[in-house]
Amino acid sequence: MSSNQFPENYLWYIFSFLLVSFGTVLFAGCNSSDSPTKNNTGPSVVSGTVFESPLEFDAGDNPLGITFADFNDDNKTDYIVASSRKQNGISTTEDGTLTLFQKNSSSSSRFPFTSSTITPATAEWRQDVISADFNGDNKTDLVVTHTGEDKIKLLRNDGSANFTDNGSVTVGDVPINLISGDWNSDNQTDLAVVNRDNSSVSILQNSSGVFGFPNSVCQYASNSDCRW
Ligand SMILES: [Ca+2]
Ligand SMILES: [Ca+2]
Ligand SMILES: [Ca+2]
Repeated sequence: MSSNQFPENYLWYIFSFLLVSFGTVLFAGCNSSDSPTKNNTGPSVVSGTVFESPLEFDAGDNPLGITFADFNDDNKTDYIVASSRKQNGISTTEDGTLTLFQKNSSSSSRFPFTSSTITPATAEWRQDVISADFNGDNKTDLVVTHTGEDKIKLLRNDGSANFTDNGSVTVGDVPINLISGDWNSDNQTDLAVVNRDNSSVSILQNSSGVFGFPNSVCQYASNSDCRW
């Protein structure tokens, strides 16, 4: 071997160094901090959004509907959960329980809510619940589906989270979901109801808490149904 010839073992050292360095970079790139872990009690990262670990509250049997608003006018946002059915083994009966989770800032909890069952707690199949001031008195009311009777019902709020039954309107077959919005631009919140078993949606026009179908005369009293 001449003196100016590069030693073969030097080439092998350089090749080994490059191989180890590349492997280190590759491993570091795969060792991402957003890998899911089981039994994670701290914040978790999902697609760039951080969620703290949840707190769970008892919300009755088969809770399905949820809505939020300041129901008792204390400038703190509460929420209400509707339970649809009571479970008894494999059979169920209509429930209708509404559970109020009232914001209680005196608690040191991350989510300081105290829960209570609110009236009217009539046994009826309440699949969904939605909140808005439907009668224009600046107090947030509720509308629930009375699914087993093919109706929706307005529960009027007195401003202290006390609700009274303000009558029903018949809609389609098995109403299961509600949304609200002012679709005719008269500054009164209207309703749309999805009716599962006749594959339809009912649009109800609001007139100061009286719901009717457009171009028909309707009363909100419980013994007066409105139809197309
Ligand atoms: Ca409140
Ligand atoms: Ca109201
Ligand atoms: Ca409207």
